[in-house]
Formats: sequence, C-alpha cells, structure tokens
Amino acid sequence: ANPPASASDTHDTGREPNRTGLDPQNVRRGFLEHVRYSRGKNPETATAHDRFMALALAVRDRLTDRWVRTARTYYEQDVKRAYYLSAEYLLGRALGNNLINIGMYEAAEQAMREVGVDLGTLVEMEPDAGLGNGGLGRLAACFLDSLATLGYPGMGYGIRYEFGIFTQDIVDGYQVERADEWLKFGNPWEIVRPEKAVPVRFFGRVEHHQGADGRPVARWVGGKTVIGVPYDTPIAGYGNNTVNTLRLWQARASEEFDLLLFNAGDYERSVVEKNDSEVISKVLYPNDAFQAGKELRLKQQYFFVACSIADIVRRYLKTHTDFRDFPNKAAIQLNDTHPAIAVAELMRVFVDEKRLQWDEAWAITQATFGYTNHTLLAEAMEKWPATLFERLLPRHLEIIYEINHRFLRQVQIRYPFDNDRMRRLSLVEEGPEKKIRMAHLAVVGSHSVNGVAELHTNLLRRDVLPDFAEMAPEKFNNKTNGVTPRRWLAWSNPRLSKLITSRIGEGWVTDLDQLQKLAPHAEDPEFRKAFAQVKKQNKEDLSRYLRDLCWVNLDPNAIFDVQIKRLHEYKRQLLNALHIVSLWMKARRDPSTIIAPRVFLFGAKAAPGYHLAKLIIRLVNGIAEVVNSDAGTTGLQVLFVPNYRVSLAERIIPATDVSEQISTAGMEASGTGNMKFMMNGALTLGTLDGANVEIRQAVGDDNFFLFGLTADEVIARKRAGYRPREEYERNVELREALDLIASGFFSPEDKNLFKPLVDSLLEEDRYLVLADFASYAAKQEEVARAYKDQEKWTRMAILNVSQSGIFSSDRTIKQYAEEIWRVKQTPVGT
Ligand code: HBZ
Repeated sequence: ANPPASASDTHDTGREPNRTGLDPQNVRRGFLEHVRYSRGKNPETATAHDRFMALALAVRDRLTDRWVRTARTYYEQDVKRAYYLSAEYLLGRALGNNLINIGMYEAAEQAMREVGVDLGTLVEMEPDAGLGNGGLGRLAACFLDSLATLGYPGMGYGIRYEFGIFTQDIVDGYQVERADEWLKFGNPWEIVRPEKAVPVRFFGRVEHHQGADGRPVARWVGGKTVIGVPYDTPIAGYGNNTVNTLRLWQARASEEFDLLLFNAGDYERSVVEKNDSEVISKVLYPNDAFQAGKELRLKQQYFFVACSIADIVRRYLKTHTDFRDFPNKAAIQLNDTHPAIAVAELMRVFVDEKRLQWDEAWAITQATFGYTNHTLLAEAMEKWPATLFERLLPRHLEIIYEINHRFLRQVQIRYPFDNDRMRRLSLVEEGPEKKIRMAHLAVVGSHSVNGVAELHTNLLRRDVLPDFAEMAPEKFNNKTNGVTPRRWLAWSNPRLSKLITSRIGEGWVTDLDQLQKLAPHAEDPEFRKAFAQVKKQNKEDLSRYLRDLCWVNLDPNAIFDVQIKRLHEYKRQLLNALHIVSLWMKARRDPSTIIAPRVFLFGAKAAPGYHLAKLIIRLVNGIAEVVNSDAGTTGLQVLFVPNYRVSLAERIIPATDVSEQISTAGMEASGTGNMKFMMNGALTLGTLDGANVEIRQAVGDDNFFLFGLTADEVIARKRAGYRPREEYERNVELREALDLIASGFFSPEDKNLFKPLVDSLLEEDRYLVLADFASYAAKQEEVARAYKDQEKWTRMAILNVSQSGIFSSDRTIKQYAEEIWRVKQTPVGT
C-alpha cells in the first residue's frame, strides 16, 4: 500500500508516491499515463511497440525511487564501492527481469489483462541489449544482478555501443551479418546525464618540465579531445530496495573542437572529425577469443576507461581529499585485459594531475585493482604494438615503461642474472615489433589475479603466467563463475520454478543452495512425474516457437540435445556434427541402430572474419537438410537456430535434455551455459574442462556423461606428435563420416566446399576432434540408452537441479566481495 503523499515527504525524498505502487490498479494507471503522455497515443491507436515502451517506462518509474534512495544510502554511509570495468555487457531483455526482481510480474500481468493486452507479447517487443559477444559479457550481466540482489554497493562501467553483436541471418545455409539496431526505436531504461560528461584526450605529445615544487612534471598536451557522455541503466536487486547503476559511455565530438574548425571556415573537416570521434562507441567488436589488434579497438578501451576512472575519482573527491584512503572506498575489477589500460590511467591521474609521488600512487593503484582472466588461448591475449601506443597514448606508454622498469628491477633483485626470466616477465615483448603485454600490465598493477574455474585457475598458474605465480603466489586465486538464478530459472522457466517452490518454498531464488532440499524428492514418483511433465511442456513450447520461426516440426518426444554457444574450433561443434553424420549413416543402413529419437539443436554466431567457423555453420545446415529429409525413418532431426542470443537461450535451455559441453580439455576457461543447463534439469555430456569439472564433482559421476582426454592428456598427445590421420584410418565410423563430408554430399552445389574443414582435421586437428571422436560416440550411445529409462533419467535430472546451487552468481559475487573487494552489504531502506 502507498503511504499518503505529504508535501514534506515529497520534498525530503523526491518521491512521487503515485509512481511507486506495485498493485495492478497503480500499474495500469502508470501504463495508461505513459501511453498518452510519453507516446502521445490513445490506447486504441497505440502500437504493440508503444505499449511495450509505456509499460517499460511505468516499470522504470517504479524503480526510480529506489534508485535514488540507493545512491543516497551509499553516499551518506560513504561505503566502499566495487566498480566493474567491462568492455561488454550481454544484458538481453530487461522488462521481464525487472518485473520479477521488483516483485510486480503478476500485477503487471493482471494490469495488462485488464486493458486487453498480453504481457508476453509486450515482452517479445523488446530488443536484446546485445552489448557483448558471449560468456564474458553475459557473466558481467549476471554479476550486476547478483551485486544488486545481495545489496552490495556495486557499479558497472562500459561502452554504450550503438550497434551490439550483429544480427545473424542464415541464407542458403551461410551466416550473413546485419547491423544490430537495438536503439532504433528508443531505449526506455536509460537516462542520459550530459552534466557528467568527461573529456578524453587522444594523440598529442608529452612535455617534461621542472615543477614549482622542484619535482619533474609531465604534461600531456595537444592531440584531440573526445567527450564521453554517460547513460545510466538501473539494475534492480531481487526482493530488496537496491537499485544499482550500469553507466555506459557514448562518444561525442567535443564542441570547442568543432566550433574552432567551423569558425575557421572548414565546415567539411569539422564534420569529418565529428565522425572520427563518434565512431568510437559505434560498434562492438564481434570477436570472442581472438585479438584483432585494430586501432579503433584500443581507442574504445581507453575511451571508456578514462571516462570511468575520471568518474570514480570525481566521486571520491566529493567527500575526500587524501588519496591514501582511496582503496578503502574503491575496488576496481578488470574484466579481462580489455580495460587493463586503467592501471596506467589511474597512475597518470595520480602522478600527473594530482601530483602524488610515484611510489605512493603505485601502492594505491595496486591496492585498488583486481584482474580476472577469462582465457588460456594464446591468440586471445592482448598485445598492442608500442608504436600504436606511442601515437595514441604517448603518456601512457611512458608510464608503462616506468612501471616495467621498476618491476624488472624487483625481478632482478629477486632472481639475479636470470635474463630469460626478465624477458618472460617484461610488460614489453621484444621482437621484430615491440609489443605491450596487457595481461602483464594487469597482473603487475593488481593485488588479485583470478581465473574463472578451478581447472582454469590452475592452468593459469602452471602454463600461462607461471613466472608471476611463482613471484607472487598470494595474488592468484580462483573465483568459479556462476549465473543468476533470477533470469536463468525464475524468469526463463516459470513451470519448473513453480514446481520447485511448491515443494521447498521460494527461498531458493536468493539462496540457491536450498535446491538441495529437492534431492529427496527425486525418489518421489509423483514429483518425478511432475518434473518430467514440466520438461515435456517446455519442449512443446520450444517446438511451437521453432515451427513458426524455422518451419520445422520438432518431435517433443525426442531427446533434445543442444549445443548453444559462440562458434569456435575449440568448442568443437565439428565433433558434434561428425557424430550426427555417423549416426545418420548407421540409421540409414539399419534404423534399429537408433536407440532413441533425437533432435540436435545448434545455435551459434561466428566472428565475421573467422572463415572456418562460418564454414562449420554451413556444414551443420547441410547436414540438417539431409538428415531432416528422412527424419521419419531415422528419428533424427537437426536444426541450426538462427541468431542465437540471450532471449533465445531463455527459451531453449528449459527445454533441453542433453547439454553439449564438449570443448577440448584445457581450452574452455569455465563455461557458464553449462551451469544454466544443469539448473534447468539437463544432463551434461562433457569433457573435463572448465567448470564441467566442478559440475561433475557436485552431481557425482553417475549423473554426468563424461568423455574425452583430460587437459594433461591433451598436452601429452600433442607432445608425443599427434597424427590425426591415424585416428581416421583406425575408426571406420569416423572415416565414413569424414569421407561423406569430403565427397561433397552435404554441398552438392560445390563438392569441394568443406575441403578446408576436412583438411584441417586430417592434417593438424589442433583441437583433437578426431582423438576424442570414439569416446564421444560411445558416450552418446550411453546417453540414448539412459534416456530410454525415463524414471532414471528424470531422477538424474532432478539431482542435477538439486546440486546446482553453487553455480549461482550470488555465491561467486560473495567471494569477490569478501576475498578481493572487501565491500560490505549495504541494505537500502524503504
Ligand atoms: O568467458 C569466456 C570464456 O571462453 C568462458 O569459458 C567463460 O565462461 C566466460 C566467462 O568467464 N570468454 C569470453 O567470452 N571472451 C570473450 O568474449 C572475448 C571478447 C573479446 C576479446 C577476447 C575475448 O577480445
């Protein structure tokens, strides 16, 4: 119920109580007001999009009061804040999630029903906020949800890309990319704050003087200035009053600069330069696990880092003067090395602008930063040519050299006469082209370095940063990833959520370990029946959706076997595809070899320049065409679902029976999709890679389908001189499948289309697809047999859900907060 509005109340808090009510009547009024006064329509003339915008604005109104109160609480209590710096946030849609988190889903449903509107239709109107590539960006989004739900003073900083991850069309089996115009119809969630804009310098030169205090002064002058304009998005906690902020920076041309040129009569040049500036936040780079090394990318990184650091320092100086207290008020987490230039930027601000002594500034900087590594792949490691740095960020290059000089002196003292070690540890890679190693900058500038799963952290220590782990073992720690159960269970799987709540209450939503209480229910036939029913209904829903989207009729009685993730050779979609071909060949010869009907679903975007990955998409579509043509006799169906994204994952995961987590061991840092599937009662078919290891540990070997070489075995096989052709010669089924692909059977218009794929497997097979094929195929057969025993399968699925509690991002965020950031839960009052 709403407290009565009083003048003093409104004055004190800035509240407008008539926009806080969460009951259906209040929500309906808010909606109708926005239809009229924000959209300028009558309810009769409003389009579905108008209605979406009106409801979203009504929901944002109901967040606003808490948002303001949250900011004030943090300010008044002068709390330490955790700042998450990430080049990516893969948020997906916000409407449903916000309704769930502030507890007004049912009220909104009813309010819409009363005005003759279907809430589900409105939800579908919202474009995904796809400001990320894959796991790294989605992890950032889950972390924001958990920070708010746990009541931590946390804030995200990033880039407001005008175009997020591309939209994928499939044309004749090929991926075709289109620009993602997610802002075209307006974004109801964000608030622009032009008064908090920040100027950012690029290029120019450094002048060195003697300061008035006798100390040397460096002045970065000249060059060009770009303006960062912040757009704030509210991040609502579940079931509390916390609404944190995601602040994304948009690049704008600086006005002074514009006018200067314009007054000089050079209109054309001023417009061109305006474009040069504003292009910085134009588009997300669509590579995951690969560094393209483009100048614009480094500009993006420095742009959002400079804006964010300025914002953090400005906020600190509102209430403090002495920077020695800075690490007690700010923890800054680097989401991979994309924001690692922040180490040099904070040093520049401290030393050049605030005139701190180097050593003092350095101690504060190290105490402030933490660095999270997300990959072991060498081709993803960020290294920037020193020449590029010198041109774009001349002062930062000097600072990096100074950091390196002092660091290497420490190394020299600790390990005298070990030049090899110095070369390995240096922030500067020598060679034909000098390069700055961003991971080394991040490690040296941080007090904490973490991996994202136990295995990954151990491999990080052993293989990627061994010299750093030896020098500073105390810095290294593990933070196994997690996912938010609000989006990935409560919102996306309402049927299962309801069933769970009916047995164990609703506490699991914020305390996912409570799912353990489900374990005994696995023995209850009634519960198993209800659980299996939920899965079946979810499969029927998905089938209906995909019938309308892709014109295919998937059999909901079949096993739904799903691989959805970015397309990469190391993730081995090819292994899955090869197995389908061999299964189909057997079925063609003898349909009785098919133990259980199966639907193979794929969803994946390939980086636009990654030709082999795009060819794999074409292959899967070629296989689908063939296999689906005689699905009636084989019971096999294959579908590549176009434009895989967060909102599609929300539909697919609840309907999945088998979760394909089949990366080459030692290559997938963690995986997070694997956790979402487990939470939704899918069984994992996986290698001992990333967090699969911990999933298997949690659920037990009996409830997990394990196959393949281990990470150590992978290394040993390669060291012993792996010859993929021997696997091909040895295994008839594998050979037949590869031969069929090589023959052009799946690409009649171009018999040689898949030759590059076949050759890469036979000649190098970097990811040991052939080496793991037999083990994979055998385990797939076991999966099919297990599915035949429905009671047993359902028991296993329930046990998976019951043990998924540790994979809540709430657990992960508590560990970051307590072990790295030292920030405290700060509840916001009513
Ligand atoms: O981060 C992923 C890992 O591959 C995955 O195993 C892990 O679960 C997840 C969260 O920790 N890494 C990425 O998603 N990486 C990128 O998206 C990326 C983007 C741009 C780059 C490099 C990597 O330049």
